[in-house]
Amino acid sequence: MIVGTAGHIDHGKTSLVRALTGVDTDRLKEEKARGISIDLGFAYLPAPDGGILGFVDVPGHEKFVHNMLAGATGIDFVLLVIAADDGVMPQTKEHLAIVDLLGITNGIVALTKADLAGSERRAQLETEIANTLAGTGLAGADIVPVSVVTGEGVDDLRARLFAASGALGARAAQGRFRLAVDRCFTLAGTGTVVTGTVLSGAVAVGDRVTISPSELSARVRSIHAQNRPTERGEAGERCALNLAGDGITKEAIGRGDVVLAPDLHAPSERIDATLRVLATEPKPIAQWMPVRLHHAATDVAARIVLLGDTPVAPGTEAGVQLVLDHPIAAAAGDRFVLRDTTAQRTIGGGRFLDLRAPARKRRTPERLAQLEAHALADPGLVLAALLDRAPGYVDLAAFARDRALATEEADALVERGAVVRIAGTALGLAPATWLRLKRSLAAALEAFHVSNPDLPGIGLERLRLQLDPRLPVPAFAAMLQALARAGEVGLDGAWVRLPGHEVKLTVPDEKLWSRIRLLVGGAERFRPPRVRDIAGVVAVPEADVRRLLKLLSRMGKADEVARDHFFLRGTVAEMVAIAADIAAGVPNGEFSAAQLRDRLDNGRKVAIQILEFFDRHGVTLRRGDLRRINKHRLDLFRQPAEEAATKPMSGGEASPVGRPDFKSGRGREPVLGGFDSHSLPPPSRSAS
Ligand SMILES: Nc1nc2c(ncn2[C@@H]2O[C@H](COP(=O)(O)OP(=O)(O)OP(=O)(O)O)[C@@H](O)[C@H]2O)c(=O)[nH]1
Ligand SMILES: [Mg+2]
Repeated sequence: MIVGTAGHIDHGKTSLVRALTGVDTDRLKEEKARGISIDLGFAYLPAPDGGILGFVDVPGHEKFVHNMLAGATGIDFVLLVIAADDGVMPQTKEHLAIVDLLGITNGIVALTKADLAGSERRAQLETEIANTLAGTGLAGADIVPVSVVTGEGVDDLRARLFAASGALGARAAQGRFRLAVDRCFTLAGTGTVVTGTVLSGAVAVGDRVTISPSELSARVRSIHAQNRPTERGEAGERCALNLAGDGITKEAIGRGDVVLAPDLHAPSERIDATLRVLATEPKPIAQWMPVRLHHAATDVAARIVLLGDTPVAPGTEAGVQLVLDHPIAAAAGDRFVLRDTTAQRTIGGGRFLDLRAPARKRRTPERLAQLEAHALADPGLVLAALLDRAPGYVDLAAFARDRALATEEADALVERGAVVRIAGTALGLAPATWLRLKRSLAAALEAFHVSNPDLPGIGLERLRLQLDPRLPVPAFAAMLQALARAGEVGLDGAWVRLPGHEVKLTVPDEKLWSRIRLLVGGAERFRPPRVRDIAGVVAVPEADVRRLLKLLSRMGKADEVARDHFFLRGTVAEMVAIAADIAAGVPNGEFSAAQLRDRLDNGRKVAIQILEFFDRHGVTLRRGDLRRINKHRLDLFRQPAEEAATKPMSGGEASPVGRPDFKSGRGREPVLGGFDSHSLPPPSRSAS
């Protein structure tokens, strides 16, 4: 357990810590000279149960509230010190307000200098203190009179702290490792050491860590936890880490930095939050008000953007966006405190909701609904609520990172919500959303095929824009790749289709094709007429012939070997075989255009165009005027046309309407396979 002091200047905080622990935490020369605390002091006290209590002693001076704030981060228990001769004073109230804003609800009031107050005065003070605590997280806390002069109450107080520590138990070392640095120094013979409170997770000797926001990388060489050497430090302990690495010096790291697990490093400078404004604030919080933001052991200049319609009145709470001057290493759910820019008063504080707040559209109903979800208490509830709202998906990696969730914790949330993860991406969808997406995908493809039977499929982007939810481009592409691998959609380059979809010719096109086929096939098939000549023979506009032949090329029934010069797919396959045959009969397998021309009897110009077409498709490999066959491409033009004739109209077990039989999204196992570049469809076979 970590105990933090709080209270007005000179009320006896440091004296009390010394009486409890035997340690004088005022280390600085200036502190000794002035008789006040300036910076944080640290002390440790072994407990009878074998544990160790850590003490963070804070200064009470109004000028050093920022130091008090840095120390109050991560404490479990507050020792609110009020001197019996003085009673409740300004920093008593301010420190109490800060402790309350930080969400600390465990604590005791030490009524110090009890030797200076009789029973009547003590009774009067108890009432005053109870009234002061009312309405805060410390309401009803015990009040223990103590005196370091007479020794009254000190043993009692120590025993109460031990009892509280036992009752509180060890804070679960949940989440990923984060330590808020309050000191960094060099130790002779050891090197660079940082100290601070572990906010979440655990760290072990040998771990790699990142200093955020500076992004320095380091290795943990040794650890002291609660002042004892150890192999491991965890949440709720004060730790000293000996760090080694490039650029790891006492100048490079300082109070306010956060040492964290490397993949948590993602500093934020625009954060949506809930803000509670203290009732003591003189005026409502107005748009773009400048403030000092205190978080963990750091503080930074910031501005407030209102997310509601009206200024936030004193004593009320509202959603705001905090726009920071510099990025900080925070986690969603972390507490913060705002003070005024002249560092004279505490304004309020609250909880970070979303570290990736948008700069635009920050007040739309959709956005406010998301924030409502972020404000829920438990990460599982937040995730479920986010999945349930627009845009309908959550970046699971960012979600876990921004909440410093351990991998197992994040996985458990995903499992509990039966979240469907899109393979190859970090995006997760609720099962119902996934079903909706698949249905809308199938419906969009079906509708497209019905109105465009002559097109091979719908363009990827056009399809994406039609679907609900509308996934980001990379995730959408990854999803289609995975569905294509599972045979649930067809993917030809940028065209998406139902697996069973085949381009069908209209009746007039079919008629025209049967006439053209006679012209381009048959005896003249190795030098078929060009588009213009065909148009003349069949007496149809040239453009119509060209359109139909291009369409047939996409269907794999023809190939545009040269501009406006189409060959039947079967003829192309035949010519590939002939070229291979020629190659088989010549030295080195190298043959010339003339040799092909002689076999095809189609003239030098056409023979060269055919070979150039082969070159483009990698069927032949050219060297000078000679070519070799690339045996890996021999089948390139063979299969599809023949296969197309026998292929069923709809894929496998698909329903009669041709809807793909998407796998159910209800299972816990990932529904889609991983993205695999080898599953990309072969390059389009059409020429040019
Ligand atoms: N009579 C009496 N004096 C005390 C007692 N405790 C502390 N003092 C005196 O009060 C003065 C301030 O004590 P500190 O412990 O330095 O007070 P503090 O709260 O740490 O002060 P800051 O850290 O500067 O806010 C010192 O002169 C102490 O000797 C007590 O129990 N009885
Ligand atoms: Mg002090």
